[in-house]
Amino acid sequence: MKIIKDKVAKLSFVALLITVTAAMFYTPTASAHGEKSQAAFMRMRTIHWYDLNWSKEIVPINDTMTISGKFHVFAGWPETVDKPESAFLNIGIPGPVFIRAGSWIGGQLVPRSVSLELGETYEFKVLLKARRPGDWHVHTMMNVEGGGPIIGPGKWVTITGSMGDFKNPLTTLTGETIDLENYNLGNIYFWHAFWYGLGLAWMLYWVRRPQFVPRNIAVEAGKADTLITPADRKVAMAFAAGTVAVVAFSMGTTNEQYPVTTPLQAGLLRGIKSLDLPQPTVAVSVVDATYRVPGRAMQMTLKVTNNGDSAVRLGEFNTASVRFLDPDVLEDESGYPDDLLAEEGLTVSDNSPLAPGETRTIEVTASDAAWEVYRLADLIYDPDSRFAGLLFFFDAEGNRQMVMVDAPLIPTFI
Ligand SMILES: [Cu+2]
Repeated sequence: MKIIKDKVAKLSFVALLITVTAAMFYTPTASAHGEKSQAAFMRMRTIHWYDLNWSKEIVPINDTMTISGKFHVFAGWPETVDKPESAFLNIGIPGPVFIRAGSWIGGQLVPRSVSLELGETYEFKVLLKARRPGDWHVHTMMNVEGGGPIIGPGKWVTITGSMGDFKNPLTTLTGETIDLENYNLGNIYFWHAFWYGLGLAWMLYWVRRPQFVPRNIAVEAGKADTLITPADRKVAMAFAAGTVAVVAFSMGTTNEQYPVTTPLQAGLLRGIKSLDLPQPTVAVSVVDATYRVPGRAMQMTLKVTNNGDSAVRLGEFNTASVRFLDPDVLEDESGYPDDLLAEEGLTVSDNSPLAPGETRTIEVTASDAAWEVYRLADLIYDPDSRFAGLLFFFDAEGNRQMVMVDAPLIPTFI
């Protein structure tokens, strides 16, 4: 029985080793960057990013670029995502291929977490400094405590040059200019090597003599005391006293070298200024909304009333970062990421100017490969078949109005 047990144990150990080795060598190629696999209804019903602008598409090392835009925090926030009472404006890149030189919401620097309000719209800007050459898909994103990462649209940006040239200078309040890229590295290496070396020295001192069998025999024979000589005791005292002395001395010299130090700055930033958007004069109600399964499009029946004083046309529907445009009304000039931009994706049954005071019911179709590529079609697997998005209406002068829509989205099957 024991033999069988041992065999089973041995075999399971071998299996475990094989699994671990296989896992180490398995590196799937990453073509998506996280957002596609998230629940479609969550992406449609949390944060709406719009008016995004990437200042550059090619950036040499040490040069900066900005990503700016607006985001709307959807009032019908999902239950399973904590409200963004503690959120952090992040950037989605594979490690620090850029460094974040600054980030602002509503004109305020936001190096810490912030409190955002449901239903509000905010303006943001992120300043990035290029660090590592390559082609990088750069996303804006918001980390919500208790909710997870909410990923904005990503755009490919190329960094040229050599990483060895990267510099991150900073002038401290004590007037010293340092390079954060390698500041204090030598010091860290020195102290870790020193203490590691001291540990090794202690072990070397003892392993000069036979270790196990003779010592075991001596202890068994009741002669344990002979194993530690008076000289050994002195060495032990020297190590102990030396360690305390080095700690005390180096602590003193460090305090002399850096007389002014402050604790880590932390804490939630509240009272972030939101945008004061004018009340839209176009009122939209969603009569019904459907999507075909399988399919690449969604249809909405919208009842639109123009309460303003100029005629308007529908130019864009934006959901989960996918922008469906009616090319007769709106053309993108911001260099929006191709895979998320449906330049002719929006079809409206009657998109003639809607006169002031007029109400019209229109059939709107938002159709593009992005609906499938970004797996919005996977709403069919979600536990809450509702969508939300932004509609942009334009008058003859190009003045824009933004209207939120939000309704159930019902699948139809072939
Ligand atoms: Cu990406």
